Amino acid sequence: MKRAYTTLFLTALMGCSLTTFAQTNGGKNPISQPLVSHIYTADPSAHVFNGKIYIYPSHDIDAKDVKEDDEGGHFAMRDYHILSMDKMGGKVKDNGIALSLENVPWAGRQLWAPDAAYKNGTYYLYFPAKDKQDVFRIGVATSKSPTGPFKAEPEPIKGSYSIDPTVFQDTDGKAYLYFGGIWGGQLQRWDNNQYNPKGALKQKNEVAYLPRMARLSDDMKSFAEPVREVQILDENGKPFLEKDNDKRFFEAAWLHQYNGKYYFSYSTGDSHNLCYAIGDNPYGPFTYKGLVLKPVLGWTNHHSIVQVDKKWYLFYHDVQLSGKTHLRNVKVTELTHNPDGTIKTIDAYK
Ligand code: FUB
Repeated sequence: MKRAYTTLFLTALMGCSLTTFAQTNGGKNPISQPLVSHIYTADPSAHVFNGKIYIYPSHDIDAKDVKEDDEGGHFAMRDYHILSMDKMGGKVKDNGIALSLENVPWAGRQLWAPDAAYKNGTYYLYFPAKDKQDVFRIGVATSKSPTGPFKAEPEPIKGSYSIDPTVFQDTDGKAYLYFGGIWGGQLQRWDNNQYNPKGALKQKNEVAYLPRMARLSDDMKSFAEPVREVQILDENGKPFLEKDNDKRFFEAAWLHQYNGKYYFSYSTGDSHNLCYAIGDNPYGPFTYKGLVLKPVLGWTNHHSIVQVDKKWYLFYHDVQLSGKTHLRNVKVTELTHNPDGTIKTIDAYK
């Protein structure tokens, strides 16, 4: 198994022309180019608010004072920048710093993958960070503008833990927060919502860890119910085992609705796939269906799936600009739902 979050030295890719890129990438070229190149961005959560596209990414930095470790300590992000586009394919605007680590009273380090939601005139930014005890929690910050600046709540969401929050707002107005990521994301430290600092990764024949979820209260700042596991089942209705690491959950949850069905998509982490599973309601269970995106350059694979006008898009990242797995760049490509509801698997290189 590969080490989590280790840096890939794909330096041959840095600043290369497309021809050189293909030479170093099995003869294949990227199907999309980075949306911005003046900063490194990752984990893009895209939304359409008032007809405009907003992307809530992580802001990757090369924190030279932070040593690389097996838990992703060198993913040492300190703020968020929100990107926006008037239309798909249009100019991408960086709206500057929307929230900084020093303005989150409870946070110690590592602002990882965020998401956002809108309700009743307020925008909500959900984000993970390690607290002062170095335990990942999920915070929420609010703004009257989709691009911030956001003001963080003084404490993380009560009962929250781990990383990669994503919000799904159903057509009935109810909102749900999904979250979790194993290994550096610390999900293995939480059993039955109780913290165990010694929580270990699963053995290969054990049932795999599952993502977590809870409905949000009307104020969008707290859980309305106890956190529960999100059941992801294989094609035979059985839970995945840890050894099914090309299909089981690792991190990067996202939920979208299509033709009345609920699609739960996620990264498998150490096998680098983006998979999806379909359910009949926001709680699941979700049945595994296949791959959304094959592995991309870099260790992580993290995405969002969003409808813009009549088309669907996959926002994702790779390391085309830097060749280093902790310095990523966000991209977008069209996504197709087949007539039977399955998703056409995307290869980011052709
Ligand atoms: O960006 C830091 C972490 O890398 C995210 O939280 C994970 O999903 C992975 O993309």
